[in-house]
Amino acid sequence: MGRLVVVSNRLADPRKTAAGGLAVALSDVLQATGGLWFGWSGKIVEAADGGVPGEGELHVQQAGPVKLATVDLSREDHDAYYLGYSNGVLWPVFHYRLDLADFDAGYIGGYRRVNQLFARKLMPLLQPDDIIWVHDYHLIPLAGELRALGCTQHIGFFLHIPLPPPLILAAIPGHDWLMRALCSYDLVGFQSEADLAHFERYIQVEAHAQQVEPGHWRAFGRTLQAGAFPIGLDVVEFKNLTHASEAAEMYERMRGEYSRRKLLVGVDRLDYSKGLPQRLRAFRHMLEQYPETRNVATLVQIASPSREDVSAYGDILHELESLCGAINGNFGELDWMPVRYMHRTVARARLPGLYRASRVALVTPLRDGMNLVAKEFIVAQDPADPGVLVLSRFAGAAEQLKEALLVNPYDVEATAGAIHLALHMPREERQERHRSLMRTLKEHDVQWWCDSFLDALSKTEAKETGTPWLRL
Ligand code: GDG
Repeated sequence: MGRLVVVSNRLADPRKTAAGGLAVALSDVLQATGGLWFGWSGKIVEAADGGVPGEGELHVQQAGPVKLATVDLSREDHDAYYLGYSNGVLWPVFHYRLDLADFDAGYIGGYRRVNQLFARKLMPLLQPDDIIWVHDYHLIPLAGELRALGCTQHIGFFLHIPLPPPLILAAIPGHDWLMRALCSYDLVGFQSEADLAHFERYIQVEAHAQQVEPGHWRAFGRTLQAGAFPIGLDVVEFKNLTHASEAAEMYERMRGEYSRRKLLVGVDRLDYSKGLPQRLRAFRHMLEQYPETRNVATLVQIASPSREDVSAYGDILHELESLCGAINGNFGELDWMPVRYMHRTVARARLPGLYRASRVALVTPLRDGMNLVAKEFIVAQDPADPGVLVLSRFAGAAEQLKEALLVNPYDVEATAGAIHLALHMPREERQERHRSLMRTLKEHDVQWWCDSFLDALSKTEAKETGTPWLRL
């Protein structure tokens, strides 16, 4: 395989273990091939004296054998590309929330401008036999922009979030341009079979694409491959983290503090896709319906701050605070608070201890590409006395994790019933489910994900260049 070039909105330094799953998974192949990781520096440069800001500056640094190259963005570009289009249009629509999308016409121009800037800055850094792997919804048009500059290398794309059905996608002004751009890749990877099916239906219905062989499509005058590559966890790394001192300390503390209770845990970025209000209503319903759970079950909900400069996030914060207050006010006792809610980030090294001390995890998004918390919770469990995963059927993980208790998070009553069942599940059944879930996670870990995507990408056909249809 040639040199690996990874492109994503933000970078993680592959030398730092705190960087997490994706960086760790990519780091071996980046290091082995002397690879390049390219993206936004995280820096916003203001225009001097209120004038037009200049071209984003390129920074290149060497991290061992891996080169890290980043560009700065102007305030205007950042706001339109990142806040406006990526997180104000694509994130809500791809999570089926048309009601939250802000289709301000100005954003798409900024989105396109930044993708062009990335293409211009990346192009001179490329070598002829590079394999380019682009990540996530911020960068859908990048392959088209690179092709327009003459790039002929293999380019693959992985969408970390869901892809909705064609009629929802079609609500995006310019959806045809966006989906054409997606078809400029040689390989497009999705988290689940459901997302892949939505893509295939879209290109068949809207672009009259034809299947040339299973997984290979002729669309917009070129051939591309599409497949489901569910992202996995670095199981060994997460297990090690579970047994390391910080997690062990956290585990002991939680067990000591809650020795008379059964803990339930939720760990999410504070995002409207994660179904947090619905989860709290289901928990409240359980306390109402099953009075014996009062004084026994405590829900620890971590909601780590996220994208606070995007307006839709303020409402959810307010709703959560008032729900937690009401549950604690109505059900709490002098020596028992039903919900411990934290709007804060917990150190990664401590999370496995919290997972392991919990009898039940509530992972109940309304939509989620995969959801790694579900996988982390399973890996952190003690196989002799494991906890139970209550998982939304609308998380990509539900296609793989069939031995979890699958719920419809919109159905508060049924979810409350499932939480109750999870709290009372006999040890033998918990062990059996945990064993099967672990088998799946080990078979489909992050290395499997990385290898299978790159293997498929390196086998794709040579490309056509110049895509005049990409011009808006
Ligand atoms: C996107 C897609 C897809 C959470 N709170 C804290 C914390 N976390 C960590 C978790 C986990 C990660 O963040 C969250 O991953 P998810 O997969 O649940 O969700 P997104 O952030 O929305 O990620 C998603 C994923 O990409 C990968 O492809 O699965 O569907 O939306 O690792 O542990 N970490 C720390 N403190 C916290 O408070 N340290």
